[in-house]
Amino acid sequence: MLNTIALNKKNNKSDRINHSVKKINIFNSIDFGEILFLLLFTVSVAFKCFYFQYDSRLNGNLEFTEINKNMIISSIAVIFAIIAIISLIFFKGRKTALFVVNILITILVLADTIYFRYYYSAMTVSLIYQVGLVGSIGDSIKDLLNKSDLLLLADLPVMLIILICLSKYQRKVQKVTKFSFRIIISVTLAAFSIFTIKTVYGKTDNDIYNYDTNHVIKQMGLLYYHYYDAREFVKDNYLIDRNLTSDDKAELEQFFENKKKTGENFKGVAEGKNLIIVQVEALQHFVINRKTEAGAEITPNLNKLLKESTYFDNIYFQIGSGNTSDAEFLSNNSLYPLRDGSIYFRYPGNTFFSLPKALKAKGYNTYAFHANNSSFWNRSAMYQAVGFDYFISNRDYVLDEYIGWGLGDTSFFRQSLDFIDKTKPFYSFLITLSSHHPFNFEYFQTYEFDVGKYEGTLLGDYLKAINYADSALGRFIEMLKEQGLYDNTLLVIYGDHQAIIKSHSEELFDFIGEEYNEINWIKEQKVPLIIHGPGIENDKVISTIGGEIDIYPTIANLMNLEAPFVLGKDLLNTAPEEGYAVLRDGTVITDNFIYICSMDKAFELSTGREMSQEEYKSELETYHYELRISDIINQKDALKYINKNYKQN
Ligand code: GP9
Ligand code: MN
Repeated sequence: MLNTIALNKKNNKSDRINHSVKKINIFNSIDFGEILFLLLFTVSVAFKCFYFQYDSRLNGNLEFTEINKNMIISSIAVIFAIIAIISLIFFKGRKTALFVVNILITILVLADTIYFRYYYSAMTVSLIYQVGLVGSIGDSIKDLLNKSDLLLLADLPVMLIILICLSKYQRKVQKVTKFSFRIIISVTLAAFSIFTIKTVYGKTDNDIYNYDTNHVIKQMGLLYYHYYDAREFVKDNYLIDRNLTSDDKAELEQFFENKKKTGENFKGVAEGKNLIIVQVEALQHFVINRKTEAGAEITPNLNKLLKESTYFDNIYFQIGSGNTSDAEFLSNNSLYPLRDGSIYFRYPGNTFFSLPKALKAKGYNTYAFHANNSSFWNRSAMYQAVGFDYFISNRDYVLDEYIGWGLGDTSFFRQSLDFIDKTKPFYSFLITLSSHHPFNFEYFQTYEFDVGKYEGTLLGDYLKAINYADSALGRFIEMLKEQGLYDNTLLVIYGDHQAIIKSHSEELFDFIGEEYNEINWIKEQKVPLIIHGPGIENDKVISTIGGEIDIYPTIANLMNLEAPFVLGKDLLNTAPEEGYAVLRDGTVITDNFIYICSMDKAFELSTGREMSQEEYKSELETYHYELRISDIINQKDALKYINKNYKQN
């Protein structure tokens, strides 16, 4: 009996002890080291995301506007979602996992920041296809880095030290967050994050996301954008049905049926002549007929050529993230490039109804010339698909003039002409290289062209590089004359895309003497288009608004070629008031208004007045519809099925 009482007393005591241990255990369930680490992770990652938003100027100065508020809330909610996922996956080593994820996010944000400074868009998953190009753009990357980018790395050593200290401390005190407690917290956090993200998403103008992914970044933040991009990539590549349905086919046939047929002006004036197209790297329109402070013409040879040519001075470049390759695609196929990624990489297996094929059908030899690796932009695969018989690439040239990426333009033109069999009609497509960003290659360090106060700036470097490209073109035109080609060849020269990137807009606007604003910026996104040849008017300027997509239909009319599935228009048979250009981001420029997709606003061209949606909405829809048609054609390889009645394929 005594023993029992004694035992009970003992039990009571141990119960009490157990009870107090339990109390302490609840307290023990909270690992304060981990909470500190989570806070640090949240602040670090949020800082990096906002650094990008600020640096890209997508969200202005990050003032407290409705859009910025949404972006901030969504960014933090995505960070919480990442934390929740890590907590659910990792039973042990969560802090290490957070640290590793932070490093990965740092690399991503840094890459996005640099990429954005040049391309004005963040990285996409489909760039994986283009990863081989990174080595070649090393100079551009160095040039695009800023000292302030080091801020993105500043937290990593601090986090590493804290991580080491915490793990040493933890080994001593054996503090482990209770499993059930961790699950409850993680699931609650995940649910809260998803709810918040969905709510914010619902409040944004998400219908524009299809046209311009910068909108996703602007309104939902960089991390959400990457989730969105990955989701779209999976959808595009693995989930969407690439089979052309009968509805799609009917829609396309209806579209081409309704498309306005071109007029008869200049029809066939260059029929049977040779065709030479020169796509000049980064030839932006503002240099044409413009002088430096010292009074020197920047492009004297092109200016001279204009006197013997028709000059289209209102042509917008329409590239997406495929850059040079997109410009090539636009001019040779008259389709829009893809919303994401280069079609050269994504769909080189498609059937194309192209300019080279139209000429091949007429007995022409077709050549593509470019003094870079043939695999760059996946050109060798794509050139076969669009119908070039020969692709002359870097290994075919003698490197007797070295500039930047390789062979200089002057030698490139000279050597290229030697590859052409001039006994047969030919189409030669030449893509230059020397005037590539960042324009400051060693060759140009001693290049004599006085750029005055712009010496040492991106603009100054560009003026030198494009002056060199112009001199190479001048020499090329002389050679065409010497070889008796100048008078029986249709010569088309245009630029592929911008030279001056948005982060250097100040230099550009100072140079052209205009005030910077969003409308004026868009108006500068133009390239010259020059057409010289038999039957072409001399010293003629046509200001009809158009784009690179209009090059093939315009040539098709001049050379009397079949072009039944083009999305562009014939610029020589389009009235000025019917001109327009649709940019790949959904921005539209017409004779009447400019719709800036990133702002989802339209402005009257003549007055700059902001227009109400009713004034432009339905017209805008018809322009945007072209992007849809183009996407169906490209994604579903539609020309394979709808061009049966034509000779090309
Ligand atoms: C590379 C050249 C440049 O071959 O076409 O490409 P970009 O970097 O301008 O897209
Ligand atoms: Mn280019």
